[in-house]
Amino acid sequence: MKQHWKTVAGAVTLSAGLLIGSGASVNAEADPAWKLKPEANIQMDQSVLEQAPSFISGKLSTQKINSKQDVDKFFKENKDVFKKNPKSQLELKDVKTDELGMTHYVYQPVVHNVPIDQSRVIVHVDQQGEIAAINGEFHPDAPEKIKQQRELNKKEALDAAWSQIDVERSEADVKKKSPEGKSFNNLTEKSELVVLPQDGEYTLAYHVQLQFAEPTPGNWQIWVNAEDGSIEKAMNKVHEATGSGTGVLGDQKSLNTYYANSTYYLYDVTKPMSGVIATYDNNNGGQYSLPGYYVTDSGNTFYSERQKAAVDAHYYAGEVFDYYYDNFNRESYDGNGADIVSSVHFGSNYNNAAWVGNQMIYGDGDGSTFTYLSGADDIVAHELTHAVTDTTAELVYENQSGALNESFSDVFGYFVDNEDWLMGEDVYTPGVTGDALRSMSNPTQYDQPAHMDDYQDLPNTEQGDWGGVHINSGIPNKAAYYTINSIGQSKAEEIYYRALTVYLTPNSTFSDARQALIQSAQDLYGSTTANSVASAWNNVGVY
Ligand code: L5Q
Ligand code: ZN
Repeated sequence: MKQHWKTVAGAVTLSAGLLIGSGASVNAEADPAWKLKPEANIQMDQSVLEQAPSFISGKLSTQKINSKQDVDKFFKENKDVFKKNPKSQLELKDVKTDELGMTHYVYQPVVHNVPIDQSRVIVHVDQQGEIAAINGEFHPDAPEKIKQQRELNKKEALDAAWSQIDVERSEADVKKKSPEGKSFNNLTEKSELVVLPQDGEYTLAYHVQLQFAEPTPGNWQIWVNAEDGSIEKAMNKVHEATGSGTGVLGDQKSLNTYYANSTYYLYDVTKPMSGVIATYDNNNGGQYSLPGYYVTDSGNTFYSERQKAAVDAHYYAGEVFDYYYDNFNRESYDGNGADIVSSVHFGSNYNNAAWVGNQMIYGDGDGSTFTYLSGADDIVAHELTHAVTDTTAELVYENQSGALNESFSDVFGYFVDNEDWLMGEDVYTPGVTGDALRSMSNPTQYDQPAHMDDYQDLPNTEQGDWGGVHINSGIPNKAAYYTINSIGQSKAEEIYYRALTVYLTPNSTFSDARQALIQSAQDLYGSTTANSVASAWNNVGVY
């Protein structure tokens, strides 16, 4: 709400205003040198002229201020202006001196020793010892307006606050280990009795703060009525932020981060979905220590070597979210706003990345075959597309359906990173330029078949790549290459998405995929486009 300010010149005018309704009169004081000078600029919120001022500036008194006692004396001489007795109603919290030589006396307004929540009065004294300004919230009416009894204790207020949120205390109250092995508490709990000002009313309440990083970062601020335990106000102060980071290839990028507990997290709450994008460091732990530790930075600048893999996993997960949302209105991989979780530094020298059913994992590579695998946006799109497939067509990960599963991941990897027909080139063999893990335009370059004549019948074992899922995917990949070349990317995207989400089933074969794509093309664009899709599959010998 915009406030309307009125400037009132000088103490005399103001005092006249203050007399209205108060019944008190402004008497000449024993030592007028301490009094507000008439030329003081006094800012009043127009709607609360009967209240104490909120900002006073100018030369306020002829007396020099050198101590807290002097400020007290000043307040006392002007108590009809401030409607405050500084002895019982203002508690000195802090005295700060700044680079201009000014001293700032910071007060906490209190009522019967109970602080008024989130209120301050600050007296600013210049180098000459003169009060240059006073501002803040005096709350002169607070004492008369509290008619409450305190009945709850601190602990009861905490319990009431916990019952208000969807995280269990036992989930948050755990010990955590930092990657350096230091043990620390995941949970910080505070409960303080305060006077809560709300719309001119004053309530005795506990200001409860529940701060934790796990199971999801929370910075809950909850005010519990101290008399009846009801919730006056509750909010999760998630401070979303924009950080910056260095990616795997040394590029700078901005990042959606989150501020809580004095640190920044690779935790993106900005996407148009209920879920978040959270990025972790597995600390080379492996599958039994997933997801690992939140990736944090006290300065919101993720520039370290260790952070590079996380920066790209986080950034590209956001990019792939945007891709599915902007093109297909799909909210996250499940279409229902699921959290997108990634763990980097998975295992040791791990030359792979994967979707493991509920999250993505990225190895660091061994440094010669691969560098950090999250550094390639087509790999991130490939992995997240496995999650889309698992929640749509559910193509079984073996033999032809498995090769289709792989191929759809490569195809959407191409749609997200369409600069070339290569897969994983950004992180593959960092010492060698121009090569890649696979090529969609020329699968044979990387030992994949590009035609049904060369289909490889491999055993359905891990050794046999589950019937050659990463091998025979060359055939549908080449069909996709022909299709995109012939009808263009934007039609192809719609057709591939429709086939995956509408027509394909868990045991679909190459032949079924041909039919599903032709049917999708027919549905969306008619027979000419459908014929182009059919030709593409003819070219790879799939009918
Ligand atoms: C693969 C995913 C990627 N992994 N290709 C075996 O052959 C095997 C795995 C893969 F992110 F590394 F690309 O595509
Ligand atoms: Zn894959």
